[in-house]
Amino acid sequence: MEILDGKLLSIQIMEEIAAEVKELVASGKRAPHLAAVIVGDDPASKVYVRNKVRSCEKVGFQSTHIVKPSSTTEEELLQIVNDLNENPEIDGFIVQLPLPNHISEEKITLEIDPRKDVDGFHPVNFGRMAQGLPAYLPATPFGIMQMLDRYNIEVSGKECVVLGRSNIVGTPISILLSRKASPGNATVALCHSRTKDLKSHTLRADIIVVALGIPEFLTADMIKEGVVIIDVGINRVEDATAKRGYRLTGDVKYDEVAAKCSYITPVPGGVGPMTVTSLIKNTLRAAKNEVYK
Ligand code: L34
Repeated sequence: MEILDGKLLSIQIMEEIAAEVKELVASGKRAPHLAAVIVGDDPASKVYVRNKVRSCEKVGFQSTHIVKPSSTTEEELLQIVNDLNENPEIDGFIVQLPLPNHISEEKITLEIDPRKDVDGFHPVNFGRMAQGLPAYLPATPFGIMQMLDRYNIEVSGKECVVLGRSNIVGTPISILLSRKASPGNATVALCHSRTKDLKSHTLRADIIVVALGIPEFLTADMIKEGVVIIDVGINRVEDATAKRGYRLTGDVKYDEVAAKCSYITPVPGGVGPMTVTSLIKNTLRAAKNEVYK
């Protein structure tokens, strides 16, 4: 079994990006600039956004961190989005999800200018991705694809099973894995809560992506020997013996699954850091007008 070390790989990719930023700046351009908006005080979201802002600093980007209370109205947030859309100093921005219940995530996502939508959540980017046109790819699926690519994992012709059909991970990764591209060209089954006999799918899979948000859902009896496991879950599970009172666990029962598979992503240190790095990569693409000319 080999660990797919997202932390190490993200450091390597960040170094590549930092070198490009140096060149951009040396050629007289300003540094790429990402803005991140967070509303409310979800503790996990705070950690993720902090990681994003810190990553900007590491690669030499400018960053703007906009922190708003959970009492922020939908109208106020729409105004912030519009200001960012129109601000020529900002190359790309994100509004961290989840949002408080009184704000429609759909409305906010639709308001973001697709040219600045470095999360790749706007339907225009999603549609372009689905059709294989230039697009910002959503960060988590993009990170997974880069991981498969850099570890030289064969995807073409393989049987892939994706567990979970969210707009952010499950649905887009199923599209990317099956696209006519490299990596890609896999045969994909997108499984979910209504799937019958889930085990019959997972048992034949060569690659399994688990994005359910259910701690330790995937167990060793569900997989075949030598499968590649991508664990997208980061669940906080109460643990009185841990310093913070909780520990992080993925959607995979790690020890028993690791013993049986060929490659596996750890949690933490797997998909999470690749998500952050992919957002940084999208922001560089935005600054260079690579997606929208
Ligand atoms: N708008 N909302 C928007 N864009 C996104 O791309 C996200 N996502 C998901 C949640 N909401 C979003 C993230 O940023 C998940 N996500 C994310 C980002 C970073 C990490 C995990 C998820 C991460 O850094 N994970 C670390 C550990 C973090 C910890 O200590 O809690 C890891 O090693 O997995």
